[in-house]
Amino acid sequence: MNALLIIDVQNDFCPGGTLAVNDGDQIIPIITKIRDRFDLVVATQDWHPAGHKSFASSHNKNVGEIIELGGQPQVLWPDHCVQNTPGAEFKKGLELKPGDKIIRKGMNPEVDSYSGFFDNNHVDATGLNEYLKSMGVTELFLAGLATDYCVKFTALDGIKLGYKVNVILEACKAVELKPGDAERAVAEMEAAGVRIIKQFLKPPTALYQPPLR
Ligand code: VGL
Ligand code: ZN
Repeated sequence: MNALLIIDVQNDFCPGGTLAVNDGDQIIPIITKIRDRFDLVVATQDWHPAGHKSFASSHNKNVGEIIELGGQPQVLWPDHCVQNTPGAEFKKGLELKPGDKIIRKGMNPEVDSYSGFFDNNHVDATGLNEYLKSMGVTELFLAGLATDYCVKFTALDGIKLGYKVNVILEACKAVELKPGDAERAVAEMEAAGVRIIKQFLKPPTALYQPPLR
């Protein structure tokens, strides 16, 4: 059994949102096109309480600053994906279907949760692993936002948990706080055993080939 994991395709991570990923919404038609090829579909949802400690506003600091939180470096983000606000809703156009599983993360105000499996301290599980195991899933295909944060951390945890993990690169977009973050994330995932799929959709076939002369 395989599963498509759609990571954090939410309003705040798309253009117009508070933590907008460039062209974040452009992956949605690709996800729509491929989703039915998988045995099951899981969507993760960043779901923070107001005043979450990953928010710069909770510390009177600037977005992008790095603090220590629970003994770990923590990037400070704009307020985003606050529970029950429009920013936390899945982006319109992402067609979820009745059988799809939704996994929420980031609810503990004291710790961030990039991975769809565990919080960043690897203490609390989200239930994703138990769900996938109960469904007999052994192989994961990842799409979503953002390549250099939640996609990467979910992929790395997937490998540690023993799944075969694939990242569908054309169905992901990166935050790129620092230029090169996306490339480094891809390298890190590959080094950990993640298969990076550069071209999942068939390249468009030319309908007309001019005759060679
Ligand atoms: C994410 C930063 C903070 C993500 C979530 O979905 O990649 N990034 N929260
Ligand atoms: Zn978040």
